[in-house]
Amino acid sequence: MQFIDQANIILKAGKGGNGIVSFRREKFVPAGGPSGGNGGKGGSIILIADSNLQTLLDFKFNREILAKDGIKGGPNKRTGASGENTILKVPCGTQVRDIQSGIILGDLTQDNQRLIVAYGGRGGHGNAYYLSNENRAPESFTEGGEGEIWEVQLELKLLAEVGIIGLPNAGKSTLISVLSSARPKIANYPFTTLIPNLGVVRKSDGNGCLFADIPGLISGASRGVGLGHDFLRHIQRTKLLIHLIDAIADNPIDDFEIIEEELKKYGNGLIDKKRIVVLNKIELVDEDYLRKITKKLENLSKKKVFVISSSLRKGLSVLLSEVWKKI
Ligand SMILES: Nc1nc2c(ncn2[C@@H]2O[C@H](COP(=O)(O)OP(=O)(O)OP(=O)(O)O)[C@@H](O)[C@H]2O)c(=O)[nH]1
Ligand SMILES: [Mg+2]
Repeated sequence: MQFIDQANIILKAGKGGNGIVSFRREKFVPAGGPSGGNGGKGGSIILIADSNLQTLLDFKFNREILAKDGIKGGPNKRTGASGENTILKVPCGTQVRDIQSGIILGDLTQDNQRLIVAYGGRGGHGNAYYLSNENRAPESFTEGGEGEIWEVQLELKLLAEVGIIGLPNAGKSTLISVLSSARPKIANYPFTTLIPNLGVVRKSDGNGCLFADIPGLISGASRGVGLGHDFLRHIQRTKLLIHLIDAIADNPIDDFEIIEEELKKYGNGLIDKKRIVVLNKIELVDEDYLRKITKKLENLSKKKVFVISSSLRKGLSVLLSEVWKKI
C-alpha cells in the first residue's frame, strides 16, 4: 500500500434552500395572507479525527466533496429541511490548510476532534417573512445563500514521540520490531522499508509510547533525493530521535555525519531535536574496534553513545531507560 500523507481536496458546502412566495387560500377567507416559508440551511462539511485511521488514502480518489443543499420553503410558512452535513473522518494528526492563503484552518490531533471547514449557505426568506403593516401582501422572497467552497490541503504528520533514524540497512526496522509489536519487513539490503512503521513501546508503568521507524534517509534527502524528504517532515513532530548506526558499516563515523548533515540542511529545527546516538550490530565487531568508534562518536556528537545488538536484544533496556529519561 502506498503511504498517502498529503491530499488536496475541494469542499463544497450545500446551498441554502430558496424562500418561496405563496398566499393562503382557504375557504371563507377572501384574501389570505402571505404564507411562503423560508428555505432550509445548506449542509456543512465537517472533519472529525478518528484514531482508527492511519492514512489519507480515502481522499486520493475523492477529491471533490459535497454536502446536501437545503430544501426550498413550503406553503403554510413551512421551513424547508436543512441539507445533511457531510462528515469526513481523517486520521489523528491531520492538519488542514487553506490552499489559497496558506493559512492553517485547524489541526486535528485528538480522537473525535471536529472542525467545520465549509459552512452551508443560509436558507432564503419566504414572503411570509416580509409581512408588515405597510405591505400586507408582499411578493418578495430571497434565494438561499451559496455554500462555502474551500480548497484545502490535508497533511498527515505522524504523531510518534520517538523517531528511529539512520542510513538504510542500519537495523531500524529490526529495532522497532524487538521493542514493539510492529512487524515490518527486515532484510539485508537497503531500502527494505518504504513507508514509516509505527509501533507502540510499553513503559514499565504500562503506558505506551509511539515509535516510528523512519526509512529512506540518505545523503541529499534534505534536497529531495530519494524518499527521505517526505519523511523528514514527520520527524518534525517527534520529541526525540534515536540515531541508529550500523557498527559493521565501512565507516560508521561517516554514516553518522551524513545523517547529521541532512538534519541540519533540512532546517525546521531538526538539528536541535534531542537525539540519542546508538551503535547497532555490536556483536559483529571486536571489542577494541567498538571501543574506538564509540569514543570517536562521543567526541564528535558530544553525547554518550549507546551500544546495542537488536538481534541479540542486548543493551535495549539501558537504551529505553535513556529514552524515558529524555521524553
Ligand atoms: N547481526 C545483526 N544483524 C542485525 C542487527 N540489527 C539488524 N540486523 C540486520 O541488518 C539488516 C538490515 O536490518 P533492517 O532492520 O531491515 O534495517 P533498516 O534500517 O530497517 O533498513 P531499511 O529499511 O532498508 O532502511 C537485516 O539483515 C537485519 O537482520 C543486529 O543487531 N545484529
Ligand atoms: Mg527498514
